[in-house]
Amino acid sequence: MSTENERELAQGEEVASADRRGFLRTAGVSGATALAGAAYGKFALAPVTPAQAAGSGSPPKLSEQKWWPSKWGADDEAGASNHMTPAKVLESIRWIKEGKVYKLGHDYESGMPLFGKRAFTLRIIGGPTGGPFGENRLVYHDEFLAAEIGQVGTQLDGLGHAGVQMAGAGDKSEMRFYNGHAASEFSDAYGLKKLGIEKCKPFFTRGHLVDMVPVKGRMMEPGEEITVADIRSALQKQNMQEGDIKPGDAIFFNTGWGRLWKQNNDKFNSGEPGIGLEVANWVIEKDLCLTGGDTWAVEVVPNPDKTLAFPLHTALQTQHGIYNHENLFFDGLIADKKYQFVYIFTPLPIVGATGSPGVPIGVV
Ligand code: UVW
Repeated sequence: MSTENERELAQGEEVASADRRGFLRTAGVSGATALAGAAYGKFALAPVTPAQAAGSGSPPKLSEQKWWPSKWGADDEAGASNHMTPAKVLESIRWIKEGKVYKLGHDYESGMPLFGKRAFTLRIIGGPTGGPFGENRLVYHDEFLAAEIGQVGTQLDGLGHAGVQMAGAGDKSEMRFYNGHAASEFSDAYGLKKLGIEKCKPFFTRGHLVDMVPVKGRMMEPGEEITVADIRSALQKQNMQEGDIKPGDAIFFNTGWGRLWKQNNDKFNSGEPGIGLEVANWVIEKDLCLTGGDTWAVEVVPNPDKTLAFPLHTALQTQHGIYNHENLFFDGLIADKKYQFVYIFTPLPIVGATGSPGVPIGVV
């Protein structure tokens, strides 16, 4: 095998191991060449040229590819959560008419599906942990939790989670995240020095739910993409107007895939239906703050373009600072036909964390 072939294969392997899933071994199937130059509508997906992948040749043309500075400012670390203003809150609360609260997140437990080799381990060693104390004989329990806490179960991806290796494999100064922040500046074993989830502002905004199950008449399948036409069909069925989706709002997708949660974790993890790059462009044009869904990535996996791995994480989070809320459920809202609600979520401000657990609520 030629050195060049070996390098191409190594690059393909890197893509495959980055996703830690066999089904994505096809992404980058023809190595770096297949990843080069993918462009979608208004944004380019930080192409990796064969020369870059091989770590040699002419320097990358970053000026043509960069997505920064952010419209929120060159130093911004909060991204689309900057939409959360007093005006947005006052606009949103007009949607609260009944005072009914819906939990949109799952319980955290060891039996939940986990991506790749992520862990969730809770222990209460030799309980009770303390006591008895005082004449009242108080005893208490404390738990110890070991988990990729920002990336398991119902979780919000922070803007330090997904980035792009723009040139020279492993060169952290070319590993760029939201607003161009480079891993060399902020990646740290003891917590991110920039873009930690504590920088994300609490969400209090209007949420729109797109239920794809009635549109398809069934649960959607892995690799099946939700299109803008699908969104319009769902909105029509739900008596909603597309024009009612305003800048700073959040949009959620129910694919039916979430029914597999704890019922068939292997199948749940094997891929998923979701939004693709066409809808990503629609979300960007509408200037929304967040996407969410009943799946572990919200985007279609595998992507119909087999050369791409999680391209919506790139297009929405990395390039536009638009957040993604994963592993939600909408059963209560759907049962009551409540497709528009106030979405409220305060990320757990763990300094330097890549994301946040916690249960968002929908209020009507
Ligand atoms: C990855 O980390 C690749 O995906 P997610 O954000 O869906 O957990």
